[in-house]
Amino acid sequence: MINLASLRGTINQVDEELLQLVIKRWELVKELQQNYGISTDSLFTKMIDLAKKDKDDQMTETIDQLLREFTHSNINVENKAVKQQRALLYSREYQKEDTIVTVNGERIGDGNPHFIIGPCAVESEQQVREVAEVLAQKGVKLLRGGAYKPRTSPYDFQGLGNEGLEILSRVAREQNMAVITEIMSVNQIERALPLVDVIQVGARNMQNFSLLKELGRLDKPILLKRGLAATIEEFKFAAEYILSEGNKQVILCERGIRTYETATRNTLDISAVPILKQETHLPVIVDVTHSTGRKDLLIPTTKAALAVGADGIMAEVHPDPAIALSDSKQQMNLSEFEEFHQKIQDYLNKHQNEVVYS
Ligand SMILES: [Mn+2]
Repeated sequence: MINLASLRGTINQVDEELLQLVIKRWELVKELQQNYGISTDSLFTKMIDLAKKDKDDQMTETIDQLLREFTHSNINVENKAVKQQRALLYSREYQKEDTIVTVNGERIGDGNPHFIIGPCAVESEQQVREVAEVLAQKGVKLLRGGAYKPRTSPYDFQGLGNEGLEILSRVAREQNMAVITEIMSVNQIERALPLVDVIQVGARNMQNFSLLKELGRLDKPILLKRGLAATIEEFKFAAEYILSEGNKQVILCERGIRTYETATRNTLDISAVPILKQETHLPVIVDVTHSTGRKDLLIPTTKAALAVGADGIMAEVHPDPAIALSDSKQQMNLSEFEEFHQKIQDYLNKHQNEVVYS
């Protein structure tokens, strides 16, 4: 009969060898991950299957447990390696200081509030000019307007297209304003490029990855709207698509998300603003018109957005909203805009020395 002490000694020795082998294997897997970015292949699984052959249940279970442990340590090594390799370009880990996107002298992201205002859609030169004149008088530098309109129904007004872009650009130059307009597809880029100062990616296109990549290759500011059912994580990754192609001039726009609430057109996710400011270095603006769909909420939501650290506000103004070809219920008329402007200026003057976020 084998001596108890010697049996224990042998088991200890085997344990020690096993431990050394596990450590050695872990080092090798790590090397494989770091140099080739791949996991171990199925050879190990096959070996385990062989080892389990003709073994009793208890032994098979032990072997399975071991396999799980090994695979688990593979995954850990992999995750760690990916994290170490790259901080995402939108992240504060990648860039600590705020990105400032300069458009027409406006430094969006510099800590001051900026205003992007204009009609929902370009309908005529006269319509755009009437709005732009009032905006310019109030010192608004960024004129929005839709030339290509992504409408829910294909039978709704689809925008004036290139003609709309030309009108927008002509009027904006006249009034010393910059143009922000939506581009819906890759084939519109070339035509739009000389006429547009900021290209907007609409909510419905937030995950149009081929469009995002193409815009990432331009030297032109991009205003990226959050998708109507996109998480903050998905929104950030959409920005990453643009950044990863080299274009660093990305402005994020919270425009409300779809929830069960029907009192507003969408639900303004106000907490997205400080989250995006914390987790990214990109400027964040809030579209108060589309997030609420209600004129009576534009002033309070603008105040709220600026209070939580938004770099700017987007809103729609139309000379005669009742006859507007799109979003007629939610656009301000010119006198409503003047009131809006005055109330927001008063609010800003009152709170100008407050630090809104840290
Ligand atoms: Mn609109």
